[in-house]
Amino acid sequence: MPDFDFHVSAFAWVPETSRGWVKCLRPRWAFEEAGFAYRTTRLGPGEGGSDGYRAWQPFGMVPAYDDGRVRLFESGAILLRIGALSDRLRGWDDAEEATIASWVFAALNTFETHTSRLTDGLPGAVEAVSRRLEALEAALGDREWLVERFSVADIAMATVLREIGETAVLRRHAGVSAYLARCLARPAFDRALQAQFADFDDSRVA
Ligand SMILES: N[C@@H](CCC(=O)N[C@@H](CS)C(=O)NCC(=O)O)C(=O)O
Repeated sequence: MPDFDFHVSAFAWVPETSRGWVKCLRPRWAFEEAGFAYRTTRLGPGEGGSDGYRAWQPFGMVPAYDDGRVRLFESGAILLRIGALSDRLRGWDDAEEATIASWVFAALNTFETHTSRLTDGLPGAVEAVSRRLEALEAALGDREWLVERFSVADIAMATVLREIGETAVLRRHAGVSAYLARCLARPAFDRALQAQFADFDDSRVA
């Protein structure tokens, strides 16, 4: 693989309760799975709103991504880019790559729009999430991962499901619960999590 200079944005500081949950976890996990070294640009208070950062991430959010050739924002697009560059994460062929993309969108659109409503306690969210979990359980069947082998689709789905990991609605779906546990047991997930924790700098509190 040609040399890439992998680089993502992260926050320099967030409160304890948000640590481990910032969405730069998604690219960090993909980098760890792929075995790609990367560096982070840590945004201090107010830096997300700067014109310079908004030229990279128009909404001032984290993560944004740069590999020296391509600059991207949105964690789903970033996952697809890292996945496409990695022999370990790429689909076997075009058909599998397309299926991976479908599952990344399913995680971040079909699921996350409703799982975030669930964590906000909004009406109807439990039913909507439950229907989706049932469908996911059926689609997974006996497979370990969403496609034949672990891919960025699993990173997208597991990071979304993890947000509702402690809820009764998830626990009622044993197959999905086991799938989530399988994803989170991967050493690369733990390395990504530790890397996010290690990047916070308490001397930069607002
Ligand atoms: N859809 C975006 C969402 C990113 C996002 O929600 N980032 C949060 C951190 S986890 C953020 O930057 N929040 C600060 C803000 O909203 O200004 C993605 O998946 O990349």
